[in-house]
Amino acid sequence: MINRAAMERLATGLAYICSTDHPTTVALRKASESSMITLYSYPELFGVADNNGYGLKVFAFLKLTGVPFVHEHLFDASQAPRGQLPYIVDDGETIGDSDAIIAHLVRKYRLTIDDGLGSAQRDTDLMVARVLDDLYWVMSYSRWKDERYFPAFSAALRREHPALTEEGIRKAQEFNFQRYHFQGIGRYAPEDAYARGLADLRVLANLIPPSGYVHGPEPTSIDAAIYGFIANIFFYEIETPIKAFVSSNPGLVRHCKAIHAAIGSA
Ligand SMILES: N[C@@H](CCC(=O)N[C@@H](CS)C(=O)NCC(=O)O)C(=O)O
Repeated sequence: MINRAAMERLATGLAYICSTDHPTTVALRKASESSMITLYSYPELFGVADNNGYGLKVFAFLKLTGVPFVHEHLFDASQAPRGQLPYIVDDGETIGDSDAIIAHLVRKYRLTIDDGLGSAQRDTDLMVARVLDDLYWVMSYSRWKDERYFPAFSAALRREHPALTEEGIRKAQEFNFQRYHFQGIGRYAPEDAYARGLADLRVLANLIPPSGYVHGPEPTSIDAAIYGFIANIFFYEIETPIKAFVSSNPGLVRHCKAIHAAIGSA
């Protein structure tokens, strides 16, 4: 049997040694991507499969729906559509953006996970996804920008991914400072940034019922999305204000642990 994941790793190695457009690199990559789904996303941290909420959302969705895939971890997003992770390559087709990926998978593989949802529930899902977009910035800010928590975050990155250098992490931090500035969150004092994140978390906590999932007894795609972001706060051994909120909310904790177990990460 062809080991496509090994081929992909070989292609990645060859891209460094030769180049990304070397014929052998291209051939290996093409072969590795044929007739299968590869999810490209950031590496794991603190026991979660991707240290970024968007990638973890797609990972959880694939696991919940049982669609087979190979997971390739990247730190460099430059090859991704729009230069952002996650993306998938499905039978040679490249798709970026977590929502576009999920829509593609539902369509192509006739996935029924959201079949029971009415239009009001689908509208709620869109609004929740936008709340998660807001929470993303606060979560990211807490890791890279808040001087109280950056040392623990960078130490965890270096401990779990020894190939990362101090210099590489410093460059990523500078890059993130620019992103935060232009997005706007970088101009917030920490307490004001966390006020946004806590407001987002309160809405999510109110949405999750005492048992089951957002839309009933079985998880739907929005549960994968919420897990992507909440797991990236809850499982981190970094005591930020947003982590304190999640940890003290039994509903969020129950939901997060339930999805974590359902996708086999527990
Ligand atoms: N709308 C996208 C957002 C993805 C996203 O924000 N990815 C960030 C996570 S840090 C990224 O890859 N940023 C790299 C960059 O901007 O260079 C999705 O849903 O997938």
